[in-house]
Amino acid sequence: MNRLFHVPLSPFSRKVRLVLAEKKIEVELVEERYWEQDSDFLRRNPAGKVPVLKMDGRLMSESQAICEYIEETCPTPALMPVTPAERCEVRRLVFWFDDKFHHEVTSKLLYERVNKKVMGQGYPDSRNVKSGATRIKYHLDYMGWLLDQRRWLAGDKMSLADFAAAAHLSCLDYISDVDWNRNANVKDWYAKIKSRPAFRGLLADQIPGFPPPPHYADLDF
Ligand SMILES: N[C@@H](CCC(=O)N[C@@H](CS)C(=O)NCC(=O)O)C(=O)O
Repeated sequence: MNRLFHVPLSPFSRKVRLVLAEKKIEVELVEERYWEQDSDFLRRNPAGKVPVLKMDGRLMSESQAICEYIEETCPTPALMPVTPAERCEVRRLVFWFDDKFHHEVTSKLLYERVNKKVMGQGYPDSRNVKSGATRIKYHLDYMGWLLDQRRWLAGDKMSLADFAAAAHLSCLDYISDVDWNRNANVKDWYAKIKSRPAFRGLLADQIPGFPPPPHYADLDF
């Protein structure tokens, strides 16, 4: 049985969950309290980070390496386009979200509001929360601009770039930090991806002490 060591509100874990579900690959989810730095976990991934996927008798870490392994070994439905230029655009946007968006928004909102409490690291730093709340507006506008020209974020087909973005935004939506009225293109895009069967697992997540708002699992939000 495939096994994914994850935490429910980790955007990198969510990206891998979405890719596995889209390709209908069954996986057992194992919650990993990575901040406890358990020795078994460090043996599985010396970097001490989630996600870690056990599949085909291998232990794999780094979400993008994992997603591309899944894409290469289970190519249908395709989540990477065909030409090198299109693939380059998908990878650029995956890194946009996993690096830039994560640094400027996810870490400033989700980690301050949820992770600190779960890990017993004190109260949110209001400067970080304010900065994340400001920066997310710029990112939503950028996504809206891309979606003015394309059906999906990286082109006319859904790709890993959409799952990377949706993974981050779904974590922030869980704590009501996304203003879906800011950009109609982004709202339509999220409604489209949220209604895919692959999203169901994410919408069923419940974090003890942090109940999701009613709109989180509502497909007509
Ligand atoms: N580049 C990594 C980032 C993974 C990551 O930072 N995961 C967080 C949870 S969302 C984590 O495990 N952090 C623990 C740490 O940085 O020590 C990936 O894409 O898998």
